Amino acid sequence: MIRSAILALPLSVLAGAAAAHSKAEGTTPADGATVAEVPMLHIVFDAPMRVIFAALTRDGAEIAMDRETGMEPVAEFHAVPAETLAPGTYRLDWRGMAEDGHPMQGGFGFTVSD
Ligand SMILES: [Cu+2]
Repeated sequence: MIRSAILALPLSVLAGAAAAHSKAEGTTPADGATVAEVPMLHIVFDAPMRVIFAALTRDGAEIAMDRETGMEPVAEFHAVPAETLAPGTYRLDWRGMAEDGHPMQGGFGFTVSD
């Protein structure tokens, strides 16, 4: 009884820390996906995120995209590639500020097929 209570404490502390800051829950395209076209790029967050930086790259070269999301905290980030994406392998990397003020970063990759 006492032993289980002691073991339970660190887990609840960890769960509280994990829930404290918002994080990315999903993206479009999905990470690792192969798609025919990319009309829009989405990042879905579990709680508002202020996306300070976002860059789309192909083989390390930046590809222009139009941000539809400003610097306000959002549950969903939207951007549109400035031109039709040629076949190849892409990454979208981002940095942001979570609701609790913690700096966060993430990224995902996808392939545009021929
Ligand atoms: Cu946090």
